Amino acid sequence: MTQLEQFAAPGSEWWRSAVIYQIYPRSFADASGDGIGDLPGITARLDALKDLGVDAIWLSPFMTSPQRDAGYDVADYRDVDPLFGTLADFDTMLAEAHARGIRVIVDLVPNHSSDQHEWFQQALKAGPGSPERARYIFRDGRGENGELPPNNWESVFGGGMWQRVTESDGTPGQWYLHIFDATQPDFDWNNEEVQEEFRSILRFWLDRGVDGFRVDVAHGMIKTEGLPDYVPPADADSMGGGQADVPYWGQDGVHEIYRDWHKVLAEYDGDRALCGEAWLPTLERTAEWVRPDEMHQTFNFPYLMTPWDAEKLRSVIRESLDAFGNVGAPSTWVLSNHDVVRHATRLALTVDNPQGEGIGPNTAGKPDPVVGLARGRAATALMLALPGSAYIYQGEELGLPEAMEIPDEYRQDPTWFRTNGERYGRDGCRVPLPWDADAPAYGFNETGRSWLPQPSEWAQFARSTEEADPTSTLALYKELLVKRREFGFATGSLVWEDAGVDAVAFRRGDVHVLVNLGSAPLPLPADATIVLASQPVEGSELPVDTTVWYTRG
Ligand code: TEU
Repeated sequence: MTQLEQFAAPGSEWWRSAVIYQIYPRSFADASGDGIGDLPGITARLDALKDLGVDAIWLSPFMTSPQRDAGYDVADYRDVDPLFGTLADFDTMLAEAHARGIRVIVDLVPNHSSDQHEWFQQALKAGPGSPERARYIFRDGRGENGELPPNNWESVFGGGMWQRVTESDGTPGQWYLHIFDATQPDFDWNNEEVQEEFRSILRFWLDRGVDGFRVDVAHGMIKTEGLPDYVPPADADSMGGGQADVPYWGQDGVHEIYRDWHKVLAEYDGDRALCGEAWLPTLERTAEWVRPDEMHQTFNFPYLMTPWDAEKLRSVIRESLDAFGNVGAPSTWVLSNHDVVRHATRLALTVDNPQGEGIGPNTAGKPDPVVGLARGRAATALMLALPGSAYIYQGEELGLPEAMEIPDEYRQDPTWFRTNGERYGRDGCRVPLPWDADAPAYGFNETGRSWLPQPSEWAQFARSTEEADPTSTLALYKELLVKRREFGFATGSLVWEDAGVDAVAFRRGDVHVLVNLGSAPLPLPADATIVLASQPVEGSELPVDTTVWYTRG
């Protein structure tokens, strides 16, 4: 029996209960010393993840890419970018992870490729009406000479969603659609050739032994027939998540693709899983992604987007359990990833900060870091008490805040460039990790180089500092993961309890979970025995912004 088999009870599917750790390879660990993290860096640090106690890792893209959107612009889906290493480095990393009982999920980016992908280069050369152009979404422009874009859609990263090309005879030509950056042309998923190519890409990675895929922009691959004009409401956020009927998000046709992929994964042993990145307006819609013959998991973004508010948290948890339960899927839970302001900062925001906007030197009303960290720790202690699978993002186990003071000249997110600096974008959650308080680049590598500057106050968050401190956020995460497993929290039911309007309170078997989101301490029952707490609890009151797990009697 391999270690992986020992991990999952017979007949159970590992992804239903797994805690999955997101690695952002650029910023995790850098073995080569060039300032950008890599696959050998990950391999060298796997013991730290084993020690943390996660079940699986998900790697953001490391495939060949010109890195115009940090690897979410793939030029070759079957190779590793030299920045990150080689396919052999990948195989070693995978084998070493599996040897430690850690499963590996890779990121698949099927909505669009890089403009440097061979197919797109062929499409540019081949000209209008060719089968090469039919793999992407090329259209003639509007206006007398085709000088206006085919419709009025706006890119998620700012500016228009269409880019005009110059034809091979030097004349201004057709336009192609790009939901994101102009270097990320969208595929036409109605094209059978595109569909077949991705079945083959799935098999390429499944054959190498990956345990599943996180599917990028899983809600964007099919667009409404005829590409009708659409103007988002003024209060819409950059991902269109709050809107019901957007012609490029959540179209029914995407489900056919996932039914097809479900069958491809089912050809393989070992419960391979698909996890969809789908930003959708409601939990009911989100749950459609995980009907029994589609994906296995989808990110619970409504949960991630919920502010630090007891009533809103109670209802999103209730609705999540209902909506996912109705389709026989576990809920997932997530608080941070590489696209959002880190939750140890976000939960203390006092002003509106739509997703993708980011926080930078000139942002007004920056959150209080002490309040943020307390809420961040309490939020995680709540999340890891909930039934289902959970995602954690590298660095949150150290309590890392958003890096809010990155100087303009270091910024890399296309959002920053496409909005002319109006939106900072997502660099603040992507800063390389601090491993060692006293080493160059805090131990991210040996040379001290770092593709984004690390804040000077990060020595306090370095793993070496936190490993020596039993009250650290790292110690809390380890304890949470051990106890979550011990109490079997990933499965089973949740019984709500009433602890007042400012509390989230429920029972999981004999263990009570209580979160104080109010502005005054909350009384604990006289017979409470504390199992763990997100902050020190003295006496019989639960401080504000604190979560406690306790038993009675
Ligand atoms: O994100 C898709 C998405 O809809 C958003 O999270 C988006 O990145 C955000 O609104 C921008 O502010 C995925 C990836 O997670 C993201 O990193 C990529 O940039 C994007 O796809 C394009 O591939």
